[in-house]
Amino acid sequence: MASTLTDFLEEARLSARALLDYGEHFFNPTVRLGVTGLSRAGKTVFITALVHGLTRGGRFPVFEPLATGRIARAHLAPQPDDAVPRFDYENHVRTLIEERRWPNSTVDISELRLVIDYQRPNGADRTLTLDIIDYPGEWLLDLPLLNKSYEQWSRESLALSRETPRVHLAAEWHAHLESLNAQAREDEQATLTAARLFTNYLRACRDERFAMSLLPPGRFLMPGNLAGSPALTFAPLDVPIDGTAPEGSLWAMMVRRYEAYKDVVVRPFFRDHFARLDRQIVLIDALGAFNSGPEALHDLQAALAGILDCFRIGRGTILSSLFRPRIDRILFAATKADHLHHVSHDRLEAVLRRAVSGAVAKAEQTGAEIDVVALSAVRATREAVVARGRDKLPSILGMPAPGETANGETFDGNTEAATFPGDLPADPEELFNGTSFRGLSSTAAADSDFRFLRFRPPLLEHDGAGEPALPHIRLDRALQFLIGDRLQ
Ligand SMILES: Nc1nc2c(ncn2[C@@H]2O[C@H](COP(=O)(O)OP(=O)(O)OP(=O)(O)O)[C@@H](O)[C@H]2O)c(=O)[nH]1
Ligand SMILES: [Mg+2]
Repeated sequence: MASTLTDFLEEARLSARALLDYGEHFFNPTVRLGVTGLSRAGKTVFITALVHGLTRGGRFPVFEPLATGRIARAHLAPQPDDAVPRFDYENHVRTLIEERRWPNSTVDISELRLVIDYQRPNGADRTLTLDIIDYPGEWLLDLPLLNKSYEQWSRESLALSRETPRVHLAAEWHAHLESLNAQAREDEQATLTAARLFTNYLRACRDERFAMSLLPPGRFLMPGNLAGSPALTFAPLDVPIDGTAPEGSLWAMMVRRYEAYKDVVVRPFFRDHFARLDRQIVLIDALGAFNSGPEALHDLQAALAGILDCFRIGRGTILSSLFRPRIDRILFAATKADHLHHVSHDRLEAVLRRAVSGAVAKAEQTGAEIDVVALSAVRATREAVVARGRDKLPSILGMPAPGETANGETFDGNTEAATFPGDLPADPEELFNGTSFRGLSSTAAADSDFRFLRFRPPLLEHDGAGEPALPHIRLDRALQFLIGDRLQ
């Protein structure tokens, strides 16, 4: 019963919020664009490049309203949500362009408002407000918890942790789990240890070598100001999926805290942020998964399916049926395509299309239009052909970041180097069937099939006419899909 009341209150809050937004958007057309992706996927760089391109008139031939000169001006304006940190655009631009460093990692949600003055094709002047919301993909992957009991979540988490390569990383936590009796009296110390070992296991899975994607609950790895709170101090137990926890037991304590996590973390995120989005781009570091190996690619696929499920949850609320369809376009974007030669860009898109295909087949239920693109928000490389013996290898030329190593050489950050990152297969199936390629999870860097160096952001040549545009790959195509129709 309690959960029904909670659900009812939640719906009421959602409806009130939606009414407020509706009234505002009626007088002032607004698109709320969610930008998400797992940690290090490229969110901050994407938003910075997008805003830079729109406000400074970037080279966006495929973004029709800009290419045809219908956008008169785009400028930043104060954001509407007082409790959300502002996206630190100016600082990120400075870091990228002047220092030629990538911006620092960001762990919280942030927001930026862009106002676009444009002319409709019939000549009328209009304004579109674009609110860009940057939030961690880990938070998104928490949404399915809303529909899961503690026992269900425990069962799924345990099953996943028994697959390779996770099972090796979970050894210490599994050993501790064996020593626990779920029916015994609640025990704070045992719970603390379980939560710590479970978190260590999640952290090990996320490591570059394994690059696993599916790691809920998201806040365990990015606790912020909730670090150490009971809502973040629980772990799965080996309990029957339809069982009931005895009062005062360890199990009951875990259930209480799991529910607290949903109340304190997941529901507010859903209500205040997710349910209010109109459009969504999901950034994916597919190259990171290639680097790691086939297991990481499968894990990524599962995470993408989970993400699409979230959009279905989003549609099922009273909000979507009463007011207006919310998220009606979703773009999955493989980032950092500049690490590959252009012949592989279409192949990268094909891999991504294959990875989301199962989920997209069910997409009718989301009611949203879905597309995929391989892009690079900031292009850090050029292409070159390097002769090796009689072979001519299509290579990538860039300035590796200080400390990167290849073939025994460590780069100082001031030297250009040509690398051959590896070719993606013409048929994406080859990457998905089992163990067809080797990555860092099973072999040393020198023997893996794909190896991507981190390059420094590009050097921009000033021609005296203001700040030069940042080079990119297909960023304009992403923009056309995400907001092109709203500028008609
Ligand atoms: N070459 C290249 N590297 C990129 C590009 N976008 C992102 N990167 C790399 O990916 C890293 C992560 O990018 P961010 O934009 O900070 O990713 P994020 O998703 O905001 O990461 P968190 O804030 O840690 O969640 C950067 O430090 C760069 O090394 C790109 O377009 N090209
Ligand atoms: Mg970031």
